[in-house]
Amino acid sequence: MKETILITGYNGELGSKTLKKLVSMGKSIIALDINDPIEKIHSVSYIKDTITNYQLINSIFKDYHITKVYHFAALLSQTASQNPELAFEINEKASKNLIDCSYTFGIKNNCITRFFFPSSIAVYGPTKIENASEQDIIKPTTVYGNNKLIIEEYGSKLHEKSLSKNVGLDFRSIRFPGVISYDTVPTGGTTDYAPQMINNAKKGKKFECKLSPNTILPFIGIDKTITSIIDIMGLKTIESKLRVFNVQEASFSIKELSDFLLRKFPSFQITYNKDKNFQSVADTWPSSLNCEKANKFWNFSTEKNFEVFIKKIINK
Ligand code: AKB
Repeated sequence: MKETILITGYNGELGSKTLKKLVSMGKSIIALDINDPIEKIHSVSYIKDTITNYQLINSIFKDYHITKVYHFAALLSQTASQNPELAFEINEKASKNLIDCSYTFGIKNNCITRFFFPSSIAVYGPTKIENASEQDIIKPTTVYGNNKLIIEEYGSKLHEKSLSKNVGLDFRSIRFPGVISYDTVPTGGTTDYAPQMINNAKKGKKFECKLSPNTILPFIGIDKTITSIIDIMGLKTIESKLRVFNVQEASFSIKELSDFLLRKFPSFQITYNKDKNFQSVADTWPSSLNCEKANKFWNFSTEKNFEVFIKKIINK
């Protein structure tokens, strides 16, 4: 049976660009999303449904030889905090079912299903730390952060269980900071202010920021995001008990970003109207990440210089 990749949440910021990259690599893909494709690729098999349809998920694994899963379907932090029950259904229960199906398929077919899970800096907390490594104290304070940590741990446990028999699941995860694309503007996240601010500045529109100007968070550009996903999933093996890796390109304050944008786009205007639902979350997330493990396993390199990073994105 032809080796096939399953991508969930393919319409999202990470899913859509990962899908395009995998298509360009000649992969056979089943793409699942609750909405129709924004732009249809003829070689892709699209399914419009929810990942909570367990009968569908089980049938996909019954009908196809799924060798890799890229699981992007999720509610982001602010949406999850407003809909905790739905976040539990999607971010936890449906994710566990997908991991179980991947593991069981591997056992039944005497093979390993490679599984990518996009985790988040939301797993950190309750205090804001710098240069956070993967093992730093982790007590998330948000629904979303708890969802992500539970799936990190669930996937890592099944990965561990698969090692002894060398069949089942190969779980791989990246803890993403804020992601900045040059052509899409996310909603529902705490870190959305950065892409939203850049988008408004380029259009000469005002921006009202929900966080204080001295808030510092880590970010990564979409190109490096996709490269990291392809790289970690392309490794034959990752000889490590650690299955979740940090990446970032630059960390900076909102003031640093707004000052840069005001210089480059003089008609841009920014106001601040602190929202406690956003500030209370941002104050528990790390201001920067230690990416040494990602560098060790797939030569991930981080851009230290804020202006180099932001110019690369704005000039795209
Ligand atoms: C969010 O802000 O919720 C996401 C994230 C950092 O996981 N972008």
